[in-house]
Amino acid sequence: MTTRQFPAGFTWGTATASYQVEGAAHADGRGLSIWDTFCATEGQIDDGSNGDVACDQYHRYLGDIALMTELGVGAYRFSVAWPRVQPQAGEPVNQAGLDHYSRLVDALLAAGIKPVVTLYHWDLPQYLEDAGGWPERQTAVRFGDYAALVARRLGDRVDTWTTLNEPWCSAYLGYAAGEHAPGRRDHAAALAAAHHLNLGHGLAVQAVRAEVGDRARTSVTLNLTQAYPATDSALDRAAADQIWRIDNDIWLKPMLEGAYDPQLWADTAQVTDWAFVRDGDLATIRQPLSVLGLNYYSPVTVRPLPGAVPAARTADCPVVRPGTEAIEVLAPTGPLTDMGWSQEPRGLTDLLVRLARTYPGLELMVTENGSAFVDTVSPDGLVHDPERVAYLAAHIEALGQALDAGAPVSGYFAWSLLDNFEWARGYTKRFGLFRTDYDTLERSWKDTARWYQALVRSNRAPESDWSSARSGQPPAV
Ligand code: IFM
Repeated sequence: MTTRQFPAGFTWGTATASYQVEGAAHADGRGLSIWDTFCATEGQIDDGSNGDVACDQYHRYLGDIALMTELGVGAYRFSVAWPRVQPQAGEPVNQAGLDHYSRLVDALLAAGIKPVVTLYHWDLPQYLEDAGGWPERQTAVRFGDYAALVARRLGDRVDTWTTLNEPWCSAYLGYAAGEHAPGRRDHAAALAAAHHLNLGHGLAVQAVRAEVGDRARTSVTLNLTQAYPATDSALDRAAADQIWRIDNDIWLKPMLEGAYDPQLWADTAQVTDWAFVRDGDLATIRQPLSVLGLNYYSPVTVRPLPGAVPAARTADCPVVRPGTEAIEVLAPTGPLTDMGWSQEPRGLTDLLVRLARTYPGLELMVTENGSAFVDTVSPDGLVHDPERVAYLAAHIEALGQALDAGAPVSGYFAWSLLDNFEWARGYTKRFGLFRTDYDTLERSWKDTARWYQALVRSNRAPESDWSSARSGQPPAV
């Protein structure tokens, strides 16, 4: 028995990121990134690990492409590691680094899988952080130069070019909360970083178009927040609106409308005067985009903090989002994933529908969605993971409901192909369709991979409670 049928031509894919899967940290002249440095700092990563080996996809990409072929996916979203391409300040481009991605792209195309390239998934070269990092304008300029190098080499074969992955994380987790590399806690720096990430996006789109021409499909991937008000009161709704501005409009408006919302500047006036925005920047940031990528895992529920704002909320920046000290993000409820995140697929529908209404005609893709759960390997050597199957099925159905409502969603990428290095959580959280054995680096099938295989091969969602434990076989479709 099956459920929803998806439109013909819908893209089903899977995604990873360079530092999370590649390993090979010292191969072929790769330089240091901020994540190498952060991982080497005592206490930053839960299990004290790093990405030195990860899934060793740098050497095992052919095996991983074989898995993707068996899955039947039509696209693979991966990122290029900037420190492989420009390992040292002021030195020429590292051709060996680019060669790796050229081989990867060729192998994907030979397997009939479209390469979707992300230019920046958080691994900033350390020498650029030493020069100030994203809070410095020059980092955006260097990002444009790097984008040109990659596009010149791969531009004849790449399907879609994504500039940034989740700039929210780069700016706020990296520079405000200090939970991600480079581990800084400075709200003014975080907002400067946000603007220079926007500027870097614009310069990178320009660079890709200059190298590849109008046929370049350009995009950016945003982890937009669906913020629900705790109640329907005007105050709770105002809190949700403020989260929308600092989490979403800070990227959407400059990139798609060429302006910052004056209310966003008012919300953050205590933090910065935004003097880092120069004449002409917004025209550079607003570039034609072929598709907008949305990463979705979980929504938040918010309300104004009851009572006076304690000084502790402003001291040493414990609040992740600049200017939101007076907003309370409620603890997630319901069955949580192993990340402690709630499972609310309606958030995906609501975001896609709102985007479609705000930006009519803009193609949308879900470029990440998935869940971490504790996995155990059964005696049959497989991982039976009904919670992950149920999460995936419910969110893909939520995407279907957005399609029903008219949202032009053209693709979905499951996060992630493999269990991998989950940033500050190290290897303790498993998001993969395939299990990675970190001792042997072998990959093995989870039920979620079988469920997704059945979906992508038929373009039709199978029953969500299907389990290979029951039948030992993929479901009939
Ligand atoms: O693993 C990350 C990924 O790198 C970016 N999006 C969220 C995922 C899960 O936390």
